[in-house]
Amino acid sequence: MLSQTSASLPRYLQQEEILEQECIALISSLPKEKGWVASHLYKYQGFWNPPRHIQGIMTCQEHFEARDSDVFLVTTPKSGTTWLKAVMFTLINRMQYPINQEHPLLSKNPHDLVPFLEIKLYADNQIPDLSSFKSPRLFATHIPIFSLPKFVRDSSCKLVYLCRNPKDIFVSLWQFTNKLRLQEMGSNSLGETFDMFCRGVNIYGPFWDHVLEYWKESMEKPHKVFFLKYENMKERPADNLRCIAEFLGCPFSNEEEESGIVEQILKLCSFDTLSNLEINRTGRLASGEENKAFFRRGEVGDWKNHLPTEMAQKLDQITEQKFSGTGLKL
Ligand code: PAP
Repeated sequence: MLSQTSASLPRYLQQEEILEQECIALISSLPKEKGWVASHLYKYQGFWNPPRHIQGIMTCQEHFEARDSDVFLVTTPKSGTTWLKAVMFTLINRMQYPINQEHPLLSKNPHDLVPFLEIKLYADNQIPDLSSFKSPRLFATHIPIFSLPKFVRDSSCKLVYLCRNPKDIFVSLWQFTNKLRLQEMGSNSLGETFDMFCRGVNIYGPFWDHVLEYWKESMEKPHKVFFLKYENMKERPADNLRCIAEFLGCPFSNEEEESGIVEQILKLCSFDTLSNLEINRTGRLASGEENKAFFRRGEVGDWKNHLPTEMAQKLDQITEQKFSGTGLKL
């Protein structure tokens, strides 16, 4: 049991007591499991989430209106959202914010510059006024494709989808969620959380369903969904950045190429630069998470340092089985 009252808890730990009546009624009818951080996860529209996220998803489903020029970074949690937020913000706003000592990334965490729809803008039953946001507006979300607000799918807005191999995702998520737990809650064991992840019971899980739905959409509508893997971005960052710029209709000019802007963006957004900034070493998000929790190793294959062989093999088997015949490999 927690020793604090709900009101004194960070937002990300608040549960059913902060919900609106309509959401309470819905949540009480949903399948329920033990949570990794907040006490429970519920299965809403095929995916597991704590009540605060579900309320945020419902509110933005009802109220968000997309513009054709909107850009969304969609990710499965722990796939490199923080990194791609920084990259896409810098790319899209490069005229307004040239890379110099005044750049917003030097004083703000990427999550404060590119807000999540359901976890920030529409969280806690807020309905934000987004009319003053200049186009192209850049938003982020973890919402599964069939739960996106209808306008997002119906309009001409563009989605960049980022995913990552499930072994690194699982290790990253397990470590991250243990950092978010209050001291008196203790840590979640590797074994218990692994079983839950394999059953799909984690925030925005099942992981494989989330990825597959966006993969299929990117195959059917390549002009709408750009599908990117963390590993590929690590291996060929400059090529991928140029492809994202093309996809979003803001390619680099010859002059920009000659000035070295591609390399400058990547350096500014690198793990080393971002993780060493004062704001990311000491700051917190409004929802309570420490900024430094979003920067751990930032490498491909760190799972080898944490997962016993049989767990790695089990994740590989599930991935092979779930993606069989789809052409997708992670
Ligand atoms: P979120 O879904 O909670 O927003 P997200 O940013 O997607 O988290 O994932 C965090 C992971 O991205 C961490 O991976 P790790 O646990 O394996 O280390 C984090 O270290 C990594 N990461 C953060 N910033 C960068 C970056 N600039 N370059 C590469 N990886 C990064």
